[in-house]
Amino acid sequence: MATSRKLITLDEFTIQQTRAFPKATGELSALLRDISLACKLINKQVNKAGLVDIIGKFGATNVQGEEQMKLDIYSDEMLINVLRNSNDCAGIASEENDDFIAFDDAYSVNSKYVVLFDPLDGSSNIDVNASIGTIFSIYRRVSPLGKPCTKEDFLQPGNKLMAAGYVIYGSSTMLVYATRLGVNGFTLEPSIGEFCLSHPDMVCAEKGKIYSLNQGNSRQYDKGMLAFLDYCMEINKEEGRPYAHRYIGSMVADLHRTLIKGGIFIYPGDKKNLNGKLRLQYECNPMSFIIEAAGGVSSDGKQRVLDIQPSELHQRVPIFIGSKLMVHKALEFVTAGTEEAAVAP
Ligand code: P6P
Repeated sequence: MATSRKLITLDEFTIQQTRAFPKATGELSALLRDISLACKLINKQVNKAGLVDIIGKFGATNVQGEEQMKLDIYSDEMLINVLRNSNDCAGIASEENDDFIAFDDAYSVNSKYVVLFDPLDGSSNIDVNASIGTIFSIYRRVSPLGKPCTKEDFLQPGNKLMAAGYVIYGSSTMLVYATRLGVNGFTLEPSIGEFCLSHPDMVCAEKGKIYSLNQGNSRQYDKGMLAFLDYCMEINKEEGRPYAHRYIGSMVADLHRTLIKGGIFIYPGDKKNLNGKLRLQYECNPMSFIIEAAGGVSSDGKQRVLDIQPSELHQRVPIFIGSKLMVHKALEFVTAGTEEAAVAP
């Protein structure tokens, strides 16, 4: 008698999705399997961070000038090692490394894809046990097969993404990834060590009740941002109450909540940092691809984040991302503020 089984693993799901593309070779599915393996290895260390000498500072800083935590380095090395050994990745670029890495073995030079990642986003939250995450992007390379990948492969705009996703190491460990077919979430079942489909066809509601930003920076905000902040804190006519403010300080966690509950996340440019803090290639593009695939919106205040042509690997951009109607409202204020500022004497 056939036993009914509702459990669908990530591998089974990606293979089923591949069937929708008769010409698909299964390499993208294999790449997702490789990334999920690396993240299971990272999860193992994150889950026992308090028990082994792996939290705390590594004593070095990354290209961003940010102090590296030991788990940052471990996560970066895990992803590089797994992808270097896969047959499906020509090279990687990581937020933790100055430059990209081209894998030059006979298999890798013939691989179609390159992967960019932030190996452990929000790592400053490790010591306080708040949710952190891994963010990844998959592009089809533009350089010729048969040779090592080149920098141009890593400087493609987000609208060229083949897939993007994140793993959130929180109360449960979840992998969420998007293709043009949509967004699906998988929860790690520790007893079998598999990510299992738990959130099919995820949708970002077109409006929400939560705004998420680091209010401590508001003294540096321009007039448009300050006007939107006031709008969020006023009694909202439809809700009869102000929006709620939630900010974890870990982009993966703040955007996972935004995807599930609706809302808006903002890291704007300000008087001290014109381009804000978040990195286009490692954080903003992959998260924008996911949120847009779920029906949300993502802008840098002037244009769609996914349409920005990257000029360098570690460039930063402002970001307004989340529920469509909330992002549009924020952009109204920001544009008005800017226009007002533009005509001001
Ligand atoms: P701030 C974490 O360091 C990070 O890159 C994102 O995950 C997060 O959204 C942001 O920076 C938090 O920055 O300036 O509010 O601490």
